[in-house]
Amino acid sequence: MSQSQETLSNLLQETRRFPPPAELAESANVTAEAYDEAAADRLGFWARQADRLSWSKRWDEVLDWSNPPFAKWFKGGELNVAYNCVDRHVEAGRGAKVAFHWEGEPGDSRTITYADLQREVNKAANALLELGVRKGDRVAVYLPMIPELPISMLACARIGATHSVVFGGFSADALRTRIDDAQAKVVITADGGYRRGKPSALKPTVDEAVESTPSVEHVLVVRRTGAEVAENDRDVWWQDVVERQSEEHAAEPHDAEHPLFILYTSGTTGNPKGILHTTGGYLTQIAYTHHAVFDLKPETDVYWCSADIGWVTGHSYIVYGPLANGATSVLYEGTPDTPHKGRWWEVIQKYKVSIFYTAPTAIRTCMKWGDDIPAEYDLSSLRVLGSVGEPINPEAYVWYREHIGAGKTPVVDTWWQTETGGIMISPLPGVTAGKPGAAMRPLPGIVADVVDDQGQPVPNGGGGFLVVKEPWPAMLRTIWGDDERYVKTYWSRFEGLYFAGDGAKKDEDGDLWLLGRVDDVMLVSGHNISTTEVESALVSHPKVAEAAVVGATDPVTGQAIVSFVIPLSSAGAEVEGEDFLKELRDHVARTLGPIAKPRQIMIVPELPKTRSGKIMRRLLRDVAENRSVGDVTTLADSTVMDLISEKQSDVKSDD
Ligand code: 6R9
Repeated sequence: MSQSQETLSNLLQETRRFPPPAELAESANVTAEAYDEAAADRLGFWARQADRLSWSKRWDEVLDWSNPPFAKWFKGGELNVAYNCVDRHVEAGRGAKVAFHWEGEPGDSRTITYADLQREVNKAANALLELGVRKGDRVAVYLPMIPELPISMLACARIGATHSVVFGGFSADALRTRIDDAQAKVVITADGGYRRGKPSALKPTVDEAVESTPSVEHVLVVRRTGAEVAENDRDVWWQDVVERQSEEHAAEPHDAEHPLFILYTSGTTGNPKGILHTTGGYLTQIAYTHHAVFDLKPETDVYWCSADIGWVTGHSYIVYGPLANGATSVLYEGTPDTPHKGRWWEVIQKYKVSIFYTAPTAIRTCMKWGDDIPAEYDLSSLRVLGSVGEPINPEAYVWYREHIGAGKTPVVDTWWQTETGGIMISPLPGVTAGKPGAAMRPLPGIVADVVDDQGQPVPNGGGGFLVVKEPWPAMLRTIWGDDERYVKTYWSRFEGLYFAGDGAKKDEDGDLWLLGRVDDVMLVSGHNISTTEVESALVSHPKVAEAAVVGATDPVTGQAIVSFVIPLSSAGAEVEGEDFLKELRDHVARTLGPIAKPRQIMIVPELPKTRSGKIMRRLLRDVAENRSVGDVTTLADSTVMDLISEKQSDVKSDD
């Protein structure tokens, strides 16, 4: 990596602070002592968190790190994840408690109690056994957000099969690569799901994918939309095979290091990587972080994470964390604007959701639609709000707190990755005085820091690379089938440290601010400038809803800042003029300094995003450099780039 990425400039100054509400602080699940407790004895701390779970056999050793970077957590211990997420709550007399309030997009709904879930998971486990699935086999799951998705995952976990959930928006090709890489024996899918008010087919994609996947013996199909599907020899209907199974299944314990799931992450280049997570350490960290970061009170809270289960956020904070903790959750099938732009707020009002967890991209979209939409709903049940997936701009954070959280709820900005398995850096809602835009501190038991090019910690006020310094329980164990790539990708940049590609800064108090992927950092006249800070400055302008910035080659400054801006719907016609562009450039110069002033600003109707909502800056760089636009297959909406390229000719670059 070039010397130029030694440090990141620290441009953005933010002085707003939001201390925890007194009532929340008084009864918080976790207090400030947890930091000291974990610092004094990190492994002892994690062993105490492992006691949140029910183990069939206690571990011999908390962590075996004798062969780094290959960790074994809770070595020798045995447990069953499905038992921990379902049965033990029923045995404790909480069978009638709601596990999921499921809300379909067309407005149908289902209430699933822990006792219901136990019966459904047992039947699905028995069905998988009948289909020949055994402990250690892989099962690919390609389903919409319907109850059969968590049921399938838990059924796999119960019998010790390793699930590989593939997001329902992926193409046949992407599905085939993932099935092949994992050598999945069974694929679980549905005829389709509902999206934007229409049934959207899934089965034809599976049919196409499994044409050339010899490992697949059966395709298990859930009927959701009733659409007609082609029936092949390998196909079996869920309604036929699962429904007739016994509701009893004795869960066997599995080793703490038994593979629980593979989840593919594509990163920016190369083949997707099959991130492998295992059993005991994963469930320990997910249960603890869900309890600590959201202050979950299982008796009274109603929790909702709006992610898709096809991403890691859904695995950890829709399925495993909430269920391990015995929570009542909302599970929603559809999109936020179907049938109207108030749908999410309507769901929160209907189920009296008290904890809501979503992504900055969704928050900025809601900002764009206007404050009056959430204002129509009763959101007074909310007490904690969470954010994940990208850096949250201070303006989006404040809007979320004000317009969704009535100006009183803490916002927890949670930094983590598919690879980390669970939340790593986040405020604690009853402890931390939040700063808008900061993920603040590593959680108790997590040791992370910001280092320079040589792997040395940067002082407060400095920027550099975010690293994790000690193994953590939910860490990835390897890349499926490729130990070498695991070592090379994550553990070779800095000796003995985990590095997965994010830049960050430490402010004067030592609190952490995420600055985006280091590949996106711009080098302008010798200064490393983060895309995040310039985007945040643009979003802080009262007429801007969303912004993305990239660096483009510039003969004078090396790279120059090019930005793409979506105005607020309420901003009106004035945003089309040259005056507005000048106003924006001046606004950035005032907020961050003249060095960060964009050379060009394009007003666009949309931004290119991945299917998990992250901005694809690579494609915007193509536009900024006047190249033809690269591979758009991973875009959520591939027509977006046409809309943006149309604007290319309008590029304004005075001064
Ligand atoms: C959970 C998830 C991981 C990447 C990560 C970082 C970005 C996630 C963030 C954040 C700033 C946050 N990211 N949360 N950046 N602040 N709170 O998103 O996993 O899909 O693997 O993405 O997302 O760049 O490296 P994944």
